[in-house]
Amino acid sequence: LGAFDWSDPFRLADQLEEDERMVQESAHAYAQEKLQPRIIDAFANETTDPDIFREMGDMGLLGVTCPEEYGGLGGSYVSYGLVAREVERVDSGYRSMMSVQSSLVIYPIYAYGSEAQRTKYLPKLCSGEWIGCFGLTEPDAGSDPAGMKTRAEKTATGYKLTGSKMWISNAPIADVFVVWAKSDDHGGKIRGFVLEKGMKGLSAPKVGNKLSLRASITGEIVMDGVEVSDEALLPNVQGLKGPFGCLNRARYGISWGAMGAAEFCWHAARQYGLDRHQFGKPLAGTQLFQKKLADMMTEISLGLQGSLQVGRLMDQAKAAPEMVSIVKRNNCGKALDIARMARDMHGGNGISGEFQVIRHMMNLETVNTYEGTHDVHALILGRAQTGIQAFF
Ligand code: TGC
Ligand code: FAD
Repeated sequence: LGAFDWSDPFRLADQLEEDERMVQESAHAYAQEKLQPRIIDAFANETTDPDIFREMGDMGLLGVTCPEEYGGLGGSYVSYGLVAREVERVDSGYRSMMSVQSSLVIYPIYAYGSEAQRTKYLPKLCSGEWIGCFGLTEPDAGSDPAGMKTRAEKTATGYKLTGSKMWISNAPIADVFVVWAKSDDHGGKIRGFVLEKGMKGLSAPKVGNKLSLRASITGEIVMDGVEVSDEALLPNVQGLKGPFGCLNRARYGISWGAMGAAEFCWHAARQYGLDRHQFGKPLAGTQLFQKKLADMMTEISLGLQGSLQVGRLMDQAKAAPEMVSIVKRNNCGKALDIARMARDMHGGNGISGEFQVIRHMMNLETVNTYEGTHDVHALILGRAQTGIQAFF
């Protein structure tokens, strides 16, 4: 019989390839040495440090799965997931910055872009010199992106885009905007466009007063007749499968990331329970405390195994979107439950920013909502097994 490691019950580390372990180790070192010291102040003051993109780019943490010829790491989806786990162990907002850049900006330009778009944008996005954002959600079209109002009208030399996007991560500091619009030129089908900061009619005001994900800046994207040339169109995809192809990858990364945040909360609760004495003994010596720790350990171990399997299938091009819905929905929901439990287990200290569990808890409210809410993923999975769609 093998030994039991409480912090890695199913020996996840043994299931990784050598190169994946190395990516995880460098992401862990970067996150702990460079991100952890900044996060308490960044969250408290609602500040986003754009230098983080350049730092992550230097470490190869942006564009993990992007081929090396375009400036990426050419790594596996498992490596990408491990990076998300390590970054979100510090803060979901930092993971958000990374995963938007990687899955929602670099990926569509690589997968749907022309060769000219790839060579123009990908190296600078992978290095973090340019910051990207992804505009799908609108004020009146969130869970139902097919209801978007943004229009691309054909002009003699390109397109004119009009509309607005809401809740867009990175937008106020972005150089590159991947936006989705209904194109009159293509029978009203959804098409992707790459816009650039400074274009006439394009602005990205910040959404303020967020009580969640405060270290990741969020904004609107306002397009007031933005005129672009034909070269701004992503030529190789049309329809909702364009944005959803990106979301499959980002949602998968989030499933790992949420487990990283949950692991932080679990470890913090365990340590707090060992250190804090009440009624003459450590809190960790009580049955209720141990049951909660057992639940956390169980859900995290199972959740990580699920993400690892989906990642392995993704690397073999065998992952179905429904598999991603299972791990995104489960791991975000479980992480949120764990963070709330850890907050409770810290008693009064649990509400202090210094102990950090309440920050994770507040962040995970967003993580459970964006990229398809917990309930929307339930409806995707309900439809997959009954053949009946229950969205409307
Ligand atoms: P539906 O009829 O199901 O599908 C329409 C077309 O899209 C295709 N499709 C997919 N393709 C690839 N992957 C997927 N996961 C796909 N899901 C659907 C589908 O095959 C079809 O193609 P075609 O060629 O037949 O037209 O579409 P619906 O309108 O009924 O959609 C319903 C629903 C609920 C599944 C969908 O709209 C949904 O998932 N809603 C959630 C919206 C969402 O996730 N928004 C995310 C915005 S981005 C974001 O939050 C970034 S935060 C990032 C961060 O900061 O980390
Ligand atoms: P709604 O769709 O209005 O949903 C509200 C509630 O109704 C939810 O509980 C939902 O589950 C429920 N609901 C909806 N439809 C149904 C149904 N048919 N049956 C039952 N219940 C239903 N978007 C981007 O495009 N790019 C980004 O970078 C981005 N970043 C984000 C960053 C942050 C901090 C946040 C908060 C959001 C971000 N989003 C982004 C938007 C995010 O994807 C949406 O908020 C999310 O998809 C939900 O849409 P909504 O907010 O309009 O909620």
